[in-house]
Amino acid sequence: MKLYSYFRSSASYRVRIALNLKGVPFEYVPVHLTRGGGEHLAAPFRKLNPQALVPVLEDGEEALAQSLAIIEYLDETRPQPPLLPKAPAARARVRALSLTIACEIHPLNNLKVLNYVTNVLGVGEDARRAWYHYWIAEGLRALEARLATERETGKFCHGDAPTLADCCLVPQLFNARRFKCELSGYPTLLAIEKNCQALEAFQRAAPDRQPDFEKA
Ligand SMILES: N[C@@H](CCC(=O)N[C@@H](CS)C(=O)NCC(=O)O)C(=O)O
Repeated sequence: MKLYSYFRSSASYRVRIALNLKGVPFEYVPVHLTRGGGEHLAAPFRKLNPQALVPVLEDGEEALAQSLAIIEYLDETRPQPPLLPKAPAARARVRALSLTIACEIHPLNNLKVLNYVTNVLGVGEDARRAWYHYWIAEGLRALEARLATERETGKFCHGDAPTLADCCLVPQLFNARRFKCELSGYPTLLAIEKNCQALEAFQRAAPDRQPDFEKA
């Protein structure tokens, strides 16, 4: 298996966690998102993923895009340990928590969106930071409200074992810290993150453990 990844891409980070949780060895193929204008925008990578986004997971003949689709593929092809619960309502809850991050927070703060806001709309540095912080806070507040009150929450987002939702949460919190967002208002998220970070699968997936890691 080959994972096309960038060390601080949170969507790639999600898949790295899932691969580690499943115990699947993989070859790490770095794709630099800024060097030379972005290796992901060049023709060879676009051929692999016309959306020009990491991650891409190659499994034999298959080249899979979209981190959540990749993780569900891994869960279907390598069922242990499961990253989605069996019961339909529980599966829907885990997917909803994951999509709150992957569809409602992350896309608004992705590199191409921030570049558009800056380069095309001419938004200055302060407004760009405000935009980032606003969408992070809006999403994390909703997650905190759910996770702090719902009985299904355990040591992890859903029960006492990591799921797809934890694969999304930890990278999003990493990203928020990188952009200096205030996180003290989310004690439940931070407690779950701590439980995740105690696991080797999460530790090995961290940006600073990747071969293409660069100090900021
Ligand atoms: N929904 C996609 C998002 C993928 C994505 O946005 N990847 C980012 C890095 S986290 C990327 O490649 N950005 C390049 C760009 O914005 O130009 C997924 O979950 O895989």
